[in-house]
Amino acid sequence: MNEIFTGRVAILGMGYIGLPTAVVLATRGLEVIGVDVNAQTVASVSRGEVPFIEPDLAVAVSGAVAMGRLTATMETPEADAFIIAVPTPFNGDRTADLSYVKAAAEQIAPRLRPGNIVVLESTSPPGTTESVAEWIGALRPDLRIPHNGDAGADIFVAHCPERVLPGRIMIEMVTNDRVVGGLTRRCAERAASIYRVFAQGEILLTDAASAEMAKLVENAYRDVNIAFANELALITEALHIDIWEVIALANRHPRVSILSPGPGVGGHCIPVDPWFIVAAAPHLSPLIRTAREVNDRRPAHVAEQVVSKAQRFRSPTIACLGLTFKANVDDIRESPAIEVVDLIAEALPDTEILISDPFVDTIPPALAHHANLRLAGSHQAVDCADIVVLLVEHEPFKALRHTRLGGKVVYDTRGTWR
Ligand code: SAJ
Repeated sequence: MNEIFTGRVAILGMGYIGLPTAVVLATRGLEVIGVDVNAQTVASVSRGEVPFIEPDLAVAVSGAVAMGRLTATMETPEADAFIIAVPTPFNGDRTADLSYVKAAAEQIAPRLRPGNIVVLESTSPPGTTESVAEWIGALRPDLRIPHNGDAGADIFVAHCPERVLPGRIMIEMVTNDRVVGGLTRRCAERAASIYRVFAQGEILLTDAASAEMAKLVENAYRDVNIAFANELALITEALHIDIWEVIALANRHPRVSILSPGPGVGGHCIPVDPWFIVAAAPHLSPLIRTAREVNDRRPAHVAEQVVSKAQRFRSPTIACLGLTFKANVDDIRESPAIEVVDLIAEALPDTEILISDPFVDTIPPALAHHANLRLAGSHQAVDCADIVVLLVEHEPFKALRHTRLGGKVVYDTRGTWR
């Protein structure tokens, strides 16, 4: 009991989850091989470099590579354990696209030997871990795969959903509790031995479908709570009451903890994962679906408010501060701020719009077709603007209020300058 894994680990997917996981295992002495289909990613990890910004990750990667504990390759090697950390985006019909997970399982299958562990970390709909075992089993009839609770299998298959918060990945990777759901109890125990190498939080063993669902529920919970805040923002706006004051007061109740409204919910997790629950039980999930719809409507509402403020001017300049999907990260994927800027630029083609973000140094491709957009430093953008729209509460923007905002129309979608 409470065994701790020793051996070689292959991690498929060197992204926001796979690379930090590789590093924490490597820095605890394991031999880790990162596998990725992208040659540039493999080249940069091999040089000890990180292709994205995440606090404390770069120094850990360069150290692990320099020590020879972490290497990267495009070919899936033989290993004692395989961790799948590839994306699970959604299809046009909002069901999960499991093609990357299936491809990873099919790359692992020929390398498997009896006693190997396969862990799915990618956020997935209930039943996906079972499918991983089936995909492997179809290619390896010589191995006994743990279907349907069969206790005497050659390979141990489990789900251990990642739960780390971008911006705090290196801390949460180590301190968060981990949920490990096995296709059998033994699968869960074997997979847990890997996380015991570095996890300081508790490791909670369960079945695979419960682990899959728990992860989706965590993100749906956050989405519903943010949707509640966003709906309250609409109501208080109509009633001319300050939403930030209302939430601050309500949150002083010992059992109330409302999240913050904003220009929408972005990133590649929270706007996606609740749909996996809706797809699994469409007639039983009106609340989760509605929350998604409330949050998806936010960028359009924020853009409409800006356009209506602009109509008070003859020829205004608008500064939009923040382009990333949330504060203090460089990630612009699924960013509501970009959607807001896009809608404003579309609605006001003759208005000059200055965009500024300390983490973004070129105009994002989704905005490149607008002739009325220009990238600027935040001071320059604010100084030139009649209307200042705060879309992302990056740390450097917080200091602006004292010095530069006087006399401007300010629309602070994050409550930062209250
Ligand atoms: N947001 C608000 N109001 C809030 C909080 C967030 O509008 O009060 C917005 C953010 O600006 C952003 C979006 O929601 O656009 C999502 O940001 P986030 O910080 O809530 O979450 P993510 O996507 O960075 O990470 C989430 C986390 N899940 C939970 O906190 C339950 C993280 O722990 C997960 O590991 C991650 O999803 C994931 O990969 O699933």
